[in-house]
Amino acid sequence: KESQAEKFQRQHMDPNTSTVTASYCNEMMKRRSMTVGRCKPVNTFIHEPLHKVEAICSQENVRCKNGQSNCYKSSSKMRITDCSLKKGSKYPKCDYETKQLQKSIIVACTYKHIRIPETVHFDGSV
Ligand code: T3P
Repeated sequence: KESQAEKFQRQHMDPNTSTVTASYCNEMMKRRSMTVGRCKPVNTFIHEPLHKVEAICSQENVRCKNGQSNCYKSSSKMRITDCSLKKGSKYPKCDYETKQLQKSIIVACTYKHIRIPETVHFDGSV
């Protein structure tokens, strides 16, 4: 079964893409299985190496949107792409807007072993 950390990587990690095209989100949301059963309304892809994203777990601790205390904000801006479902797009035709941004990101971390954190949720960008 897919772990939370594996799910985070499937949904949010794309380290090897630097320039994205207008069709990036339509292709990636489908390829990463976020258009199965419904169109996931909002999803962010991170174009940075995994070690840089996992390092956020030792950066600034912030409160998560759901009130939990295990969210962390990146000290530097990261290259990301926001995918948002276009108005009027109806499942199974999931049509996304692709927006490339450089922002600080907030992720949730949990411990896989004592002192070894992993990222499990994307909380937002600021
Ligand atoms: P997940 O918890 O699977 O990472 O907040 C609901 C979902 O929307 C959550 O999925 C994260 C995702 N999301 C983004 O990917 N980017 C954003 O900027 C925001 C606000 C939410």
